[in-house]
Amino acid sequence: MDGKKLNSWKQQRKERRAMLSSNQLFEELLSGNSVALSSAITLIESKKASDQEEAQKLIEKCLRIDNNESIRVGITGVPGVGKSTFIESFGLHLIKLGHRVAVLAVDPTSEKSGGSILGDKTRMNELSQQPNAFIRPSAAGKSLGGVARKTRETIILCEAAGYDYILVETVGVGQSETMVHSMVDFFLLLMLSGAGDELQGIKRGIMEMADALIITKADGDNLVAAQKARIQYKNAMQLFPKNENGWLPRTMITSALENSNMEMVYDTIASFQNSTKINGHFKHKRENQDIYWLQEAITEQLLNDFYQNQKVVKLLGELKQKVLNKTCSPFNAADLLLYTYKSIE
Ligand SMILES: Nc1nc2c(ncn2[C@@H]2O[C@H](COP(=O)(O)OP(=O)(O)OP(=O)(O)O)[C@@H](O)[C@H]2O)c(=O)[nH]1
Ligand SMILES: [Mg+2]
Repeated sequence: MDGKKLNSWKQQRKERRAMLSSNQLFEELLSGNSVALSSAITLIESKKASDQEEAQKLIEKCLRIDNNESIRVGITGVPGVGKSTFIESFGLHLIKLGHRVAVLAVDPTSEKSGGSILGDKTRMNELSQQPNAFIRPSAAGKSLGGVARKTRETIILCEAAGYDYILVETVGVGQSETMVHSMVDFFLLLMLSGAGDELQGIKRGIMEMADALIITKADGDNLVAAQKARIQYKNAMQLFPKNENGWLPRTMITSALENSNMEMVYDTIASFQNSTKINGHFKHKRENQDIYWLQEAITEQLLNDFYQNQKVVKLLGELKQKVLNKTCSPFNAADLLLYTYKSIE
């Protein structure tokens, strides 16, 4: 066999092996194997081109699986509000009801994978030991777009592996809430009693996104304050514009320490699922989210392509100076840059 033939044979063998492993991984995923799920997530997080190719094959297979029965719940709130402890308590409740629970964490502020889950391992101690629970740390990524993509793909993989209740924890800072809100069916905002909204750094916009607001740590000396805070938030939320899906956001109090009101949270989410499935908004929202992420991906890729182009970089440097010297308007400069970019072959 000459060199060329040998290379082509090697290439074919490599492709066959890749195909086999992506197929094998898919089969194992379908059987609910959590080790296969971990490998699949590692594959989509890999930067290697061959891994990425294989990961896309896998994702496309998983996308064809019916996931209408799954529910994706986003959980946000300021650091220390009790998200992880709530997930431990609520997650165990879900397991008791027979659900298979996947917990994902999104923390775009940490570039290193696994940052925030270190503390969570202790906070989700019991849940992490359940055979029907799967806990995965935040995907690492430089850009919010990168983290978003990995998280969305991870959700798809978890659903293919039979996890029907997906909980996505995100820190209540920066743009991470908006990002998670755009990939879940139900958005849960956790709040502390006794601290003003400004103190908690929760913007009105985030409250408007919430399908339910929970006052956490409603136990001991804090119980009465929590009940009072609930009434205040309930009144405040009534003034918000109505949701087009017909859902009226609920306010509740919980204690993860005492495992109180987990049933109520569960029933609330189930009732949301029911009503939005009947009026068609459940499906409509997921479809809108798919289109939103398609557009986001295009925008991100176009921007990267534009700013990485050498001709654009050079011209942009020159034009910035001209704009500062007032010899060119910012709009003309932008026109010129786009014209140059479009004429690049
Ligand atoms: N009394 C009481 N304390 C709680 C409750 N839930 C959480 N805590 C405490 O609040 C602290 C923060 O809880 P976490 O669950 O780590 O909060 P978090 O929102 O996940 O925090 P980050 O991941 O850092 O954003 C811990 O010391 C918990 O023990 C509760 O229901 N009652
Ligand atoms: Mg946490």
